[in-house]
Amino acid sequence: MNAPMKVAVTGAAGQIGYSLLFRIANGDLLGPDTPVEIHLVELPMAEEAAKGVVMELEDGAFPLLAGTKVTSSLDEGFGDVDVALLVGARPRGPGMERADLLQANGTIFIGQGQAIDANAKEDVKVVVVGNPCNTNAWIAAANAKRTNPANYTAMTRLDQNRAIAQLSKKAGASVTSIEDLVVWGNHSSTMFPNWFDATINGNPITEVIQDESWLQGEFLTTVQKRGAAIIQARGKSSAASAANAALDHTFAWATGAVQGSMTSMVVPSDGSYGIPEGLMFSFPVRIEEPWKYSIISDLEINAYAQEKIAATRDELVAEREAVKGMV
Ligand code: NAX
Repeated sequence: MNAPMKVAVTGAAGQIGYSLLFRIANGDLLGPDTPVEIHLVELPMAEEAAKGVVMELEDGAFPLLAGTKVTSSLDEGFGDVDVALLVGARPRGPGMERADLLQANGTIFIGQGQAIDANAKEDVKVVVVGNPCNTNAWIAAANAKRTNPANYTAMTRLDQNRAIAQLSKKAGASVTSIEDLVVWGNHSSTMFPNWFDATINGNPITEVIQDESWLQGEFLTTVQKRGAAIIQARGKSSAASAANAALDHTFAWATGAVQGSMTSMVVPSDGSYGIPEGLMFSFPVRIEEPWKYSIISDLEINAYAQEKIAATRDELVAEREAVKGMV
């Protein structure tokens, strides 16, 4: 057994939290050899609900659960943590414009970024799920002085998993036969699930699925608008699949277990593909050793994909402009 690791989860009493915490306790985040101490970080009004979740965690009698803590203090919540999953965020309320949402969450993520930087382990790994997740991660990372800004990431793994599922259904092939499907850009409806580098059973997607109009039409829009379709059907946003993707994102980063040679992670740009340096952008990354990713910067991008990537880049640049004054 490894030494226990401390994991903070914000928004722990929310619906993603409810799907996430039990699987963290089960070893799905850091593997079966690493006990976990979970810090449930919530707003004061939701602390009681979080305590109820802790009772259920205890009742799961998880062998790997080394301890729990419920708190609304960010200093306490992020104290000495190895991993911080930032799930809690302000949802868009009635009449709220996108700019208002960016500002409201900007304030939250400044505070959380500062508290992580002041209290967490120096090599803390951060995964932002709360939306708008790319820009929230950019704000949190902007506060990293002691901790490493490169260790602040956000999640597009749900979008990657959604794309793989659609391709698998279309091709009649298993999800595990699909490799190197990477989502580029913003976790929003401008994201680009780039099928040009992906393969099914080792063959290029475009050879297996020759229906180009499906790829450029129904496939693309289904993936881009899947979140809205789930809200429409379920009356609530995706939760269990989002929690599953947060586990996939972190487990891949921690272990290098990716499907093929690359996976999607929102990380600070190193200037590859003309994406402005520092912008939090979902890139193809390779993970060569535990907790070390590198952006794959030499893929050939055709004109169609370049146009899609430019659109999602421009949206992210505009988001960053909207909150720049705050950091
Ligand atoms: P819920 O509204 O069910 O839960 C959010 C929880 O966060 C609440 O318990 C609330 O009290 C808490 N919270 C709010 N502000 C907080 C703060 N400053 N500190 C600590 N806790 C705080 O939302 P849920 O469905 O769990 O979704 C959480 C976030 O994930 C949302 O921002 C949502 O938009 C985002 N998502 C991101 C996805 C992604 O792929 N990146 C997909 C799923 C999801 O939509």
